[in-house]
Amino acid sequence: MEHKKLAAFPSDFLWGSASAAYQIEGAYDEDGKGLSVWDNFVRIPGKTFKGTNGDVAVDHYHRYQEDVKLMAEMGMKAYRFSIAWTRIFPNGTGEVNEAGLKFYSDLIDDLLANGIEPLVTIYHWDLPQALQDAYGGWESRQIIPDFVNYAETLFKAYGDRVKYWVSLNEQNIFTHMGWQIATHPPGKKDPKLFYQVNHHANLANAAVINKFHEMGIDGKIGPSFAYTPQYAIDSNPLNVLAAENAEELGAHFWMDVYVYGEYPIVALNYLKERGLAPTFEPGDAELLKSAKPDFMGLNFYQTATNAWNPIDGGVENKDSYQMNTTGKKGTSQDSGIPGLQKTVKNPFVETTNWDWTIDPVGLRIALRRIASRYRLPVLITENGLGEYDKLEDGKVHDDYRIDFLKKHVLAIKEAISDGVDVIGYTTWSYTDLLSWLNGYQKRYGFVYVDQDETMTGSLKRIPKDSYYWYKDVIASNGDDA
Ligand code: BGP
Repeated sequence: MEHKKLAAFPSDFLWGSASAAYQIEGAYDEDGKGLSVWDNFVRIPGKTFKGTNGDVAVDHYHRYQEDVKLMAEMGMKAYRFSIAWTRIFPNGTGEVNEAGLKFYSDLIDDLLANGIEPLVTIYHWDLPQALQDAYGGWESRQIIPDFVNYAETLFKAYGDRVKYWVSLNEQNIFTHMGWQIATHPPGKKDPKLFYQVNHHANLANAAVINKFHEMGIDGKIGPSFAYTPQYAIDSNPLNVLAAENAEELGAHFWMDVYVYGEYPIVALNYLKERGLAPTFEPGDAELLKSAKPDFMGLNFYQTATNAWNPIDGGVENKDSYQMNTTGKKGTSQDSGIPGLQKTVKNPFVETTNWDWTIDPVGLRIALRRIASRYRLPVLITENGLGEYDKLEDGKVHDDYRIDFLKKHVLAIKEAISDGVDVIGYTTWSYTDLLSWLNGYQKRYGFVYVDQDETMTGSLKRIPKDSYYWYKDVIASNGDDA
């Protein structure tokens, strides 16, 4: 639909930016913090780009006040960050670490004092190693009470001040990379376990959402899903079917469970046929059905395009395709599952140096699909451009990032005009930070940080051109994008 006149952004729209604990904090073993699975995984040779880790990251733990000050100067309305479980419970459960609780309490107070709404992600992948060692972490149902206990501790400590909570960040990504392609901890390739792990995460997510609602906290909670809308390469019905398969197994498989408490029909049937369906215990179906998120968190980076992939002799590499973690354009490999789909290049969209498609219309499509299938407000919890940035005479002229974000802001405005209830937009990311597998050279921030693969940078903060552009966007409530 083309609009002659676009709707305005709501007056309380949450303009902001995002981060995650492991990617920014550093201080990995300070003030009583326990080790997470990421603290250990990064030390396995060959796992991360040039062996980079988050031991220091961009030292946000010691510099959070400086970071918040820059947010305030930018006029930021919201800041999404995650809490490191291991700072609160060094062993995942048991004794609370007061110093950890205090760190986030001070951060929240500082944000609020500067008129910035804190958006808290409860889990952004840094599982306590102690829980992985004790029972395999997400591989066991024991994670459910431990996750609820941890979340309840946060609700009690910060529920009076935090109004927006993200339960799990990108369950689809951390489980895919952890148990299908072995590129995240615990580094396994086990198709059956992958679906069981997801079932536990679904139950834990539902239990935490219920706990939040039972506690009567004045706020909203929902998961953040990494949604890649799926396209067909053309109108050949088989290619359209391939795109539907990708959407069913790559999106409905998670979001249907979050909202309806049920696995989608075709996906579950597919898993049953192959002996991969998760094992349900008594009460599981009821628990999943009883929880309802208040919003859908959307992490949107790109779209994917599909073609038919025959069951005999098709592309078969879902557990071992080549990802581009070097920033050398064109080094990623398409992937596929015989009988379902394979990904192919989309001739209509450009790509980044890390081979991610750039598709702002895809964001509008994502917002509309979520709104009409799930009838929930959407909080865009991540969207951004990872690129090389150059510091020249103390400045970073990231006009390519401005161009990227500008087009995505327009797409949001169009989706709002289409009738989608969008609560806010927290871009990825606020400062430059550690990209899990791509080191420090893949930068996303509004604020440049002098840090690189040597991990010995001065950590100086320098606002980029995009920082000043976003400041104007916020001041005009999206009119001057
Ligand atoms: C999302 C994660 C973020 C962030 C982002 C960018 O999947 O939630 O933590 O890393 O992607 O991805 P990357 O760092 O791989 O470029």
